[in-house]
Amino acid sequence: MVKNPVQRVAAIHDLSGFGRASLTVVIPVLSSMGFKVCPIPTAVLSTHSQFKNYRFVDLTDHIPGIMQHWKELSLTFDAIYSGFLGSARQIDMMVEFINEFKNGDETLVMVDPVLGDNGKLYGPFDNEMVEEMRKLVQKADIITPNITEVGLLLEDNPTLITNTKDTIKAIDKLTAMGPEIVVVTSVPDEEGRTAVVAYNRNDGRYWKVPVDYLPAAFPGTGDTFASVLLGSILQGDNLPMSLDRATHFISHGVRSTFGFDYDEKEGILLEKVLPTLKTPVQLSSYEVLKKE
Ligand code: PXL
Repeated sequence: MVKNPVQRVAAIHDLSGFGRASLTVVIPVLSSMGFKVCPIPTAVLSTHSQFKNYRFVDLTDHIPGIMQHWKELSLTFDAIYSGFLGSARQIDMMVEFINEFKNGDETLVMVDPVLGDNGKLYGPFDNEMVEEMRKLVQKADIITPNITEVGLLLEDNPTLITNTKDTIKAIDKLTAMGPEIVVVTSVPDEEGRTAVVAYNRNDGRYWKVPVDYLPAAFPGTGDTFASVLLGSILQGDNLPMSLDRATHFISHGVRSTFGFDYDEKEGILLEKVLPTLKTPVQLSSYEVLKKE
């Protein structure tokens, strides 16, 4: 018998009403790729935290009840995917969620260790959050930090990583913490581009997907990237093609947003590019990286 006729993803992220981030990105991306998203909202916000005076309703106290109900229903998931967590206590709950719902190799655990970007910790977070996030990373099969998050996770230093060489060294330290696959985003490369650099411990290969640098910072692109990557892996693409799909999707999304009279804080115009997720990968530019 088919277990879950549509694969299920438990998605533990915040719900920000305005601006494109977290669940407002995760759900449409994974639904468009044919997956059923089962969300646990970690917090409800009026907007993501890059707008001034955002309102924040922390849902930490409600999560144990939701988990308990899902246990009573004996729910199973093909993937568990966490992103922005609303409090340090939620990280312990996530660890418990993984212990309870991960069914060996049948469940893929992706942790996007959302902590900061552009060399800074996000407004709602403090060092306790960083310390707790290190625990969660150990439980993941795949992690998708940007370079700011890598520096925070390794040395409490958001500006630690500045190039591809540093990234490779950092990836080795991160895989030693537990995850099989580490994918680092927003890495500046030698040719003035921005790259995604990844490592798979199972085959010992490093990959790089460079894209031209675009002078824009749209919030939520990290969430979009990780969601497309997860969907691609779940649908059976190999790691380098999944990296290609996710990287070029973001690039296409950013290009489709440029040129409008538009506040960058609103994120990319996702609806203009969502249908492309249904097509085979059109553009492949991955490279195998040699470790020096
Ligand atoms: O995209 C990451 C993210 C998720 N959720 C909230 C955020 C941010 C980044 O600013 O503020 C609430």
